[in-house]
Amino acid sequence: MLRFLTAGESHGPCLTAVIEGLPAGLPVEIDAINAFLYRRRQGIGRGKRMQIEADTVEILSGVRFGYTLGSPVTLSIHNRDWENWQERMAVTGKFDCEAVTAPRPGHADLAGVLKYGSKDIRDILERASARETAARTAVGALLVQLLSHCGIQIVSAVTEIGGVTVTTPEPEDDLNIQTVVEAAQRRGDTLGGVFVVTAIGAPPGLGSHVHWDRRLDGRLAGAIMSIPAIKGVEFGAGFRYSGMPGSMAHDEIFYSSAKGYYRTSNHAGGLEGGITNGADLEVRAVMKPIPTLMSPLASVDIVSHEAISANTERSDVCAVQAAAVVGEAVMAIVLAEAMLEKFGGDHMCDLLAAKAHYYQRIEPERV
Ligand code: EPS
Repeated sequence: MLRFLTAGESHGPCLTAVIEGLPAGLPVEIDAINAFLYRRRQGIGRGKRMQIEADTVEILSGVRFGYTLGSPVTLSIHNRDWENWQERMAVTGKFDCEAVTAPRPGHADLAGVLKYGSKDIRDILERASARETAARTAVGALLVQLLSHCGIQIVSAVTEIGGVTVTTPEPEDDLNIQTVVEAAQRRGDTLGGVFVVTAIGAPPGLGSHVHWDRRLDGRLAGAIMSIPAIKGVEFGAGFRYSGMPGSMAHDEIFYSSAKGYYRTSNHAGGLEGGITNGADLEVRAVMKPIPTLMSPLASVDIVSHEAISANTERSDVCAVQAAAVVGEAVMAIVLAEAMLEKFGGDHMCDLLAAKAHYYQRIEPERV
C-alpha cells in the first residue's frame, strides 16, 4: 500500500513529505523532481514569494546510491522565507507579535479559527496556504518517475483564466490573458481558471467497480478537489453529458488485432464503472480566484466582531498554471497507488513483470 504524509507551515523552516510503500529499485532523479517543483513556481500572476523560494528537494531517507530501498522516503524542501519569519513562527517562547484577526472570505481563516479555537488567524492560514502543494508536488514528481517506467505519462494544460480562453500553449504568451491578469492586478483583484490533466498509457483495469471507495474516478476527483481553491472537477465530457442523448454520449467499442479494443471517441475521459478503460484519462478542474485580495472584501474582526476589511498579505493574482502542475502531481499519486494495488511488488522488477503478465492475458494477440 502506498501512502504519504506532508507537514510544514508556509513560513516555517521547511516542508516535509514521507512516502511509504514505494518498491525498491526505482531510480530517483533529483533534478527531475526539482524541475517539476520549478514548473509549480512559474506562471502568469504569481506573487513575490515565488522569486524568494528555490524549492529544491533534499532526500533524507529511503534512497541509496540513486535507488529506492523500499523503506520510507523523506523529502524536505527548505523555506528560504523562513529567515524573515523566525520570530513570528518560532517553535518555542511566548507569543509576542501582532495577531491576524480579519478573516479573508473564501480562505480557511474563519472556519479554521472557529474549529481550532485560535485567537490568531495565522495559526490557520500557515497550513491552509497553497504552499503545502510544494510538498505534494515533490511526492508526485517522484511517482511520475515510477509511472514513466510503467509507460504512463501525465501532462496538463490551462484552458481558461478569468473567463478568457487560452489560445497559446503557455497562458503568459496569450495577449488576452496578459490583459485580463494585468487588469485584475491593477484593481487589487484575483482570478481563477480551468485546467485539464491527462494521463497517457494507463493500462485498462485500474480501480474497481466492486466497491465505492475503489472507484478510480472518485479517488481521482477527491485528489484533485483536495488541491486548494479547486471547486469543480469533471471527467471527459463531464457536465456536457447533460445535453447529450445516450446514443451520442458513449464511446462505441471496436477491435482490431493491431490495436486491440479501441474507441473513436473518449467522452468517458478514460473511466467506465470506476475502472480505467485504456483510453487517455482526462480530468478537468476549475480553480476559484485566490481569496487574498489587495482591495480587500468586507469581513468581521474575530475579537471585536466589528466590521473590518479582510486581511491583506502578499499573495498571487492568479495561480492556475501552478494548480495544473499540482494536478499532474496528484494524478501521479493516485495512479501510482492504483498501479501498486493492481500489480504490487517489493521491487520495480516485480511490478513491471506483473504488468507484462497482465498484458499477456488481456491482449494475447498484441504482446
Ligand atoms: C504559495 C506560497 C504563498 C502564496 C500562495 C501560494 O506564499 P506567501 O503566502 O508567503 O506569499 O504565494 O499561497 C496562497 C495562494 C494562499 O492562499 O495561501 C506557494 O508556494 O504556492
